[in-house]
Amino acid sequence: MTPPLEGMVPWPADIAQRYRARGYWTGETIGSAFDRSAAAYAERVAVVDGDRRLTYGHLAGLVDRLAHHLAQREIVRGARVVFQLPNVLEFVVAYFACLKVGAIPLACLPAHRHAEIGYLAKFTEASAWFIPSTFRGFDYVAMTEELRAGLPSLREIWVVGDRVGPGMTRFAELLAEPVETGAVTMAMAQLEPQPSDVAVFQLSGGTTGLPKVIPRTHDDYLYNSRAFAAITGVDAQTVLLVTVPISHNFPLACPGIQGTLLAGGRVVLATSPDAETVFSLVERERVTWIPAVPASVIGWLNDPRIKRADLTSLRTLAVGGSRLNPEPARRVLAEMGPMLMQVFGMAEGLLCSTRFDDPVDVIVHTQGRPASAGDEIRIVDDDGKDVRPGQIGELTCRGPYTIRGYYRAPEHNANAFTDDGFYRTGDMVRLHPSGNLIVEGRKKDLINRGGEKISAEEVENLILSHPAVLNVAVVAVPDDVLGERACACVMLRPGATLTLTELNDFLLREKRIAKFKLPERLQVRDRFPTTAVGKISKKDLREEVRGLS
Ligand code: OOB
Repeated sequence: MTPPLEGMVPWPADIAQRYRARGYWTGETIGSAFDRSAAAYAERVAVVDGDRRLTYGHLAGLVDRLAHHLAQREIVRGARVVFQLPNVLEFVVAYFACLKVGAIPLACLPAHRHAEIGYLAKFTEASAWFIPSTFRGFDYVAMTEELRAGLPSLREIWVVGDRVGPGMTRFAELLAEPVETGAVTMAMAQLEPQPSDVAVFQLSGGTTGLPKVIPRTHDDYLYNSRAFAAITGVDAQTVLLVTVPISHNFPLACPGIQGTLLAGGRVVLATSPDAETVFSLVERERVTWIPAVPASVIGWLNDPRIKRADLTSLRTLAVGGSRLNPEPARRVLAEMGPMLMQVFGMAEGLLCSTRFDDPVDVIVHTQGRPASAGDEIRIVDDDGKDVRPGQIGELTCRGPYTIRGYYRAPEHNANAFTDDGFYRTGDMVRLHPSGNLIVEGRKKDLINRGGEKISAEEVENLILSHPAVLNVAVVAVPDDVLGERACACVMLRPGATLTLTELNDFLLREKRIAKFKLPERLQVRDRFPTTAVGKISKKDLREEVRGLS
């Protein structure tokens, strides 16, 4: 046995043994599972991206070629690689190539900017970074050039697109270059990744000032996608449409791209969830399975083209990431067909979903039940005691695909996990008589903007550094489509003024954070409601802000 990556919290040995004995963990790496699937389905189409269609055989060839290049450049077992690609097939090639050599993709978003990447690349000591040249008008080459001086571990920057900066490599050129297989194959064999190794670093929605890194192992992440594929009907006939950012856990592995490609199905990629793109791809590719956030689904339901679109191929519309209200849930069933599945999941692990044979009311009103018989959940009160069935409490969970700790975060882990290894989700839930869960709210201090999570504390810390600001609290305000948007409540220094535009200019230009984190409302106040101990009472503040809206 090789030691785990420093900073990673492994499962206790007896529990790991139990997960193996029960067959949850198969002792295989994701790379070798991918190879088996690629060999079995070599002639079938694996990935579609616009006009580009790759068979499994072709995809596996590109993955191998890139894997060799990675190994040649010593991006090998345990190396960390920042992934910032949009939904393009190069992502899929790069993802499986990294997993094959044991390099760990860090699942960043194209929306991340200097603040997020600068911190995460440094924190994980990333040695490589995949970027597009430009995407949605943003110049990633320029950002990389600026940040690299502060990232001593960073050795390689690979660019999808034509324009590169000094010392960067075009992805297309890399794939065109021949590889010296002999020596590299030997080196790769010696550093072969192990099933208990970290496969992927996901990112936590985060409730703290800085994002947390979630280590998912080959054993657990493979089980994650297989277990979820089994209950959500993903198989060789599946045509999965990905319109949400590809590196999110949901489209990547729940069962997502990973689950679909391991089952012999086909993955169709699109960079936008707008109705026109989605409807035309569903028709053209006869899409059967779509992971989506409620905000996208509401957009599709409200688009007049839905009446003309041929959606008869669709079997599963899996909706999760934020709360889907009963009204749009019923509309999906009435206007799109009996394909709705609610998914309540988290990058830390636990996946819940409604099942195909749940009664309609249960599909409309609940967020499902755990995917695996190995999942253990407890709904607890503030003292950690189980609430009575049907009462609201905090969901805590552990199991064969739920992490035991964030990466390099011992202090945070002491609070985020119980002594017996249950993850405190921060979600307030209630058990429905059907055995499914209903997500009633949450305890954690974040804003869920259409599935994108914004840590209130992270944004508050940045706003506090604005010269006009004396104190700040960021709270969620309800929104019909996105579910929630962020409102910054500020107290200003005497004589100072501040508008939302000025504040957001400051956050974008000086703090350089991802745009989706910008507050969409600003409220200037002269006092905050406080708790008995004198802290800002977010609960009361939220109610006051809602009352005014
Ligand atoms: C998914 O993962 P994350 O890590 O971006 O966010 C997890 C959090 C949950 O703890 C919960 O607060 C919220 O997102 N959430 C939901 C929900 N699904 C997620 N809240 C209410 N209703 C739902 N259906 O969001 C994620 C990961 C895998 C699959 C699906 C979603």
